[in-house]
Amino acid sequence: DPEGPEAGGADSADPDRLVGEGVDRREDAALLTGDATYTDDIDHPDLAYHTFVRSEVAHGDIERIDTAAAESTEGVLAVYTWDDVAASEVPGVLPISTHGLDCDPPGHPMLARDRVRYQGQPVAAVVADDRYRARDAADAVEVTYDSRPAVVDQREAQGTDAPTLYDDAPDNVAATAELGDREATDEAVADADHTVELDLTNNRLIPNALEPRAAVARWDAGDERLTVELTSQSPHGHRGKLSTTLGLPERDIRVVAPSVGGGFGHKGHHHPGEAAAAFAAMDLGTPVKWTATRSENYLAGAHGRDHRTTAEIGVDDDGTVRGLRVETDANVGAYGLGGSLGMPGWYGSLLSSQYDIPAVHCETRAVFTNTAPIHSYRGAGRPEANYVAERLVGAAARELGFDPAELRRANQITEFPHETAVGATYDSGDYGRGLDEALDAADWADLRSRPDRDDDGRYLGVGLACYVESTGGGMESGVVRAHPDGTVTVSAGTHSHGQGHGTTYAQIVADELGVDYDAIEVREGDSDAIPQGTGTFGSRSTITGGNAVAESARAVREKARELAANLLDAPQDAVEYDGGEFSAPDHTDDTCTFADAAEAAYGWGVPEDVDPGLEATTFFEQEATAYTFGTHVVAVAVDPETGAVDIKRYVALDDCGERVNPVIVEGQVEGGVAQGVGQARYEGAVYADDGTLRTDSMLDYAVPRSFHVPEIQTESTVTPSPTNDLGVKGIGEAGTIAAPPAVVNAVCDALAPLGIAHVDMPLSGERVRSAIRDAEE
Ligand code: MCN
Repeated sequence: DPEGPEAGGADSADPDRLVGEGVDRREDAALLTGDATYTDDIDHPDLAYHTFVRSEVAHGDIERIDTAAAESTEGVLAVYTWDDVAASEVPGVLPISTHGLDCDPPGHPMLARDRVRYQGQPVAAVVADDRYRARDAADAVEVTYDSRPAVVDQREAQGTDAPTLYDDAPDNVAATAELGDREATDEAVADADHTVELDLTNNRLIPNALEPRAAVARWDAGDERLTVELTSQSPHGHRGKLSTTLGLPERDIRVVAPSVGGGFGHKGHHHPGEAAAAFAAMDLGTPVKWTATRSENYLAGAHGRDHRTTAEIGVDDDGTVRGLRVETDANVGAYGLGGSLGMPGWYGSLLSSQYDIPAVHCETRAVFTNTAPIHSYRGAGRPEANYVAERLVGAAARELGFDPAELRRANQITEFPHETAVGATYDSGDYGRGLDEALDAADWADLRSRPDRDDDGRYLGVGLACYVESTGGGMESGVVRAHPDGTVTVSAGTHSHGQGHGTTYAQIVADELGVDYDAIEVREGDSDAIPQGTGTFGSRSTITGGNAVAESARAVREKARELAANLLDAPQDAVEYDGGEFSAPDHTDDTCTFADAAEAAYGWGVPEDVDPGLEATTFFEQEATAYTFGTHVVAVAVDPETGAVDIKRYVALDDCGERVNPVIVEGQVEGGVAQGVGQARYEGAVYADDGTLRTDSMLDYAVPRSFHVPEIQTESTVTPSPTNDLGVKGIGEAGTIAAPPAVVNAVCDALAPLGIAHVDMPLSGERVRSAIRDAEE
């Protein structure tokens, strides 16, 4: 829009405000026309190409690596194995975050030391002057293994006869975590009039960002500094991790993240690729690029979810939920940890969903297996938790004969703040209203009064899921810098990879600073140019980065007022500011603009008692978590002949507090629901018993296509969060949290006449059809 956005449209309570407006995303033109630069687009003189030799076996000891043929291949600059790393000063072991768990996980060696623990683990690396020569040479590296038995299932891995991945963890249990009161929960469940138990699998997912992982590393021998251009959700986070892996001070590493083609969590993870490319660049003194292929992304990119859970809910005759007991085995793969356990704070603490459950207990075990490392995938622990709570409430409603909406309503939390039995303090909400409005939007009464089957003989079902999502967390930096001409650069330590921060941060700053939206530019993604940051994950950017830039903008506005007072020769408290113009009507008819004040800030005329310059930096620390919530309603038809599930209706009601940009919020919900429907219906990594990944390409791993995604009706309520000045909560993961249980609840409702209580995700035609066949036998 060459005219720029208009303030005060239908969504805004204040006609002068841009926050609340569905401003068009300013980043889209470059993304859609191919003008954006992604990491693999970056070129440098003498750029060399890096590729890995990956393990073909899932578990085994390395007997021999023969690099001779590869080394003599034309164009090859170097072939590395662990011996080369060991001979250098580089530690070469990627740190693994534990997120407060009491354990000491082994790091992930950049190249396997003497043993491999998952198929696809990097064993050797080749650098050549051309990406195809590098690949050919990698194929010429010969590796022989003494294979060991593998284990891929986290429950089997705990058996006494299971192979062990690490001597320190003979039962393969990496860590355990407990939340809630075990005794009180056992008692509450035992005392309840009814108990309902489910065994649930939360299927393992593989993130499928359009842009695979990639890095370009350069070593400046003169400055002794490393620059890594990297597709990253967290440039400063990656700088810190690279510092540990490479043994370089953070001061000497610059991480630059250009446009990022999707992340979904796995680009916050530290992969061997960026570290190995940096190692080669430092060794060879030439820039080195590493770009994963799609298949490598499947094999060895960090995976997500993979929980096996047994859970039991105790409910009284009148529908009061008395207690919830949960036991979860979380697969962490061969090396992953913190992200995979869903971080006890994220997974366990959301098990109460929207309900006032007096006793909840959760025990989680993180288990090593011979599979790719598991980290976090959009939602990271929260979809897993909500799936448990909402499937159990759904199953209890069916078994006890309640309308599922009524059972939920009877137990919903109504007063805030509310501390749950698993220690989460919900900040604000109106769960009843959210439920009511979602039901109204979906014509719930009509959906419930449908016949069991449609005219084609398909079973009809309706399901819903409420949810609560913990959003935000930690510290974030936000800088607002006014230039002498009155234009403004805003920067933050977050890094947009599809979320549209360039638009929403500019909306926030335009309002706070009272300057034109088009005068504001937003920059993220350069660890040298931006003070320490945390990054974009956990639906945290708007709360932390948004409030950081808002606070800095307020400080800059007040400083500009001081400068304007001097220009207008009026006392500061007499200076008014409106529409980018300062005036002091009781003192002078003169006015000056924000740009005049900015010019004065850097000129000769800075008053003695005012510091020169016009910029502010805020390190915003979110002290309390903001809890987004909502209700999603789904109607399905299930074909008993094919098992095909047709989603006929999808209504998503979400409340993320004040919405900076309602159109972006809707887009975030729709993207999340698409991924949630993907988990519920199509996606699932499958490993053979020997640890071979069967779903290692898009032919085998079913990512939903646009025609698989139902039309999504988005609705909202707005309950501001008291945890921050903007009143915002996050929205980036809501859809992935609500959709899976909503879809599965609907399918189980459809199949209830057949006596089917539960079908595991993904609800493929084959799986649903088998459940129907089994029920009919
Ligand atoms: N927003 C808003 N009002 C609110 C909340 C959010 O207008 N009350 C806007 C924000 O300003 C921002 C967007 O919605 O432009 C998302 O904001 P937020 O909820 O703060 O989440 P983050 O920006 O921190 O994004 C992280 C989240 C996560 S964790 C994953 S994973 C994810 C996601 O966002 N991966 C994505 N959305 C994605 N979208 C795309 N296109 N690609 C990904 O990889």
